[in-house]
Amino acid sequence: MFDYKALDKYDPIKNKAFQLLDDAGKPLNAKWKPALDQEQILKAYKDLLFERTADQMAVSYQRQGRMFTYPPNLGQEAIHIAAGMVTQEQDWLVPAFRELGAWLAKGVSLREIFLYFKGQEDGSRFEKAKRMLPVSVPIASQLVHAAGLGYAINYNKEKDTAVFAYVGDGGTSEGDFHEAMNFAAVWNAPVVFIVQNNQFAISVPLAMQTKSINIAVKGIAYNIDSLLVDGNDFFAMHEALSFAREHAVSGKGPFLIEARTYRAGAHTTSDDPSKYRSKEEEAHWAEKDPLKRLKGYIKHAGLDALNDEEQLIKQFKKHIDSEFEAAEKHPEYPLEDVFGYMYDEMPDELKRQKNNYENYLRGAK
Ligand SMILES: Cc1ncc(C[n+]2csc(CCOP(=O)(O)OP(=O)(O)O)c2C)c(N)n1
Ligand SMILES: [Mg+2]
Repeated sequence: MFDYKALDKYDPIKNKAFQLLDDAGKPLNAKWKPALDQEQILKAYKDLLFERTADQMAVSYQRQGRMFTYPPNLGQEAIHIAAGMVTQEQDWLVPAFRELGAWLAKGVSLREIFLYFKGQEDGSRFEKAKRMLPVSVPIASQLVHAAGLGYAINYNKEKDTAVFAYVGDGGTSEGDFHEAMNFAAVWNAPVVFIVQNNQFAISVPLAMQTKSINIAVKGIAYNIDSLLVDGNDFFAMHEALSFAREHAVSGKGPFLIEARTYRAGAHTTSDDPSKYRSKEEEAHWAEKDPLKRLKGYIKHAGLDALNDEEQLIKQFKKHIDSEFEAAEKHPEYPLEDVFGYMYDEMPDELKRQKNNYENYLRGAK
């Protein structure tokens, strides 16, 4: 288990990321043993593979014009699968919008996710996922909700319950990030803040986002224990998140994890990253790919590897396609839902927009 005397070693000021495996998946310390058993490790690998497959298929559905937009998770999957394993049923999941594997682990169906990215609010009405807020597009606004949930957990004297709240590197420049951190610290709220530092906020690189030496140091001013973690290292993420949860639920207050990773895909399907970053940079990070790394570990440790990965991917694709088809069969929402509920009496401007839209629909058919 993670030795937190190491907290001093990993003081964010020292800017050293907590890491257990090298880029090829070999443990940095030969004496290190994972806290997970073989079955759990193989399950984690399958979950990573599933997330990656579903994510790639989502991008292709969008490219086929069957979904409005989609933010790819490529390269960030280790964070999501590790967090999904650590998050308990009674814990809250407060998403940003790029944590696919963590949502699936909470019980959200792919059908719901596809509905959401097809612009259907029913996609946010999770049938099975309990204690999860809807996807949050206004950057960092979700963090104040997370801090409030943490406050409520203490107020209601709920035991063994934490909040897992996600935000991106860009989100840490928002006032809401700082308000949430301050509030959570003052009220000792059991919130684990996970900053997915994927190096970009759309086209804005980290160096243009902050002058801080890293993002984890931002927790220090709020007296929040904070840790910089290699976000592409599944085991490092799992140990850090397990520690952070224990810290939060044992009354020690919030915890901040900066998961250093790389958004290997586009910001969303409307973006073209070749306009603002180099092929060399992409290749550098591809070497650190989280799937490749865990697979390297599995081989290195001599675990019974997945023999037929292609077959597995085939099965995944079948399931993913059927979830997408179910989303496509979902009834259209009435136009009235878009325009009807804002005002008691519809103002002229909105009437004009409604009329325009009705004309557009008539023309489009
Ligand atoms: C308050 C607010 N400002 C701007 C936007 C437009 N916007 C959407 S995503 C994004 C960048 C977010 O970057 P980051 O927080 O690093 O998350 P990432 O997309 O990299 O996962 C911006 C500026 C928004 N959704 N909300
Ligand atoms: Mg980012």
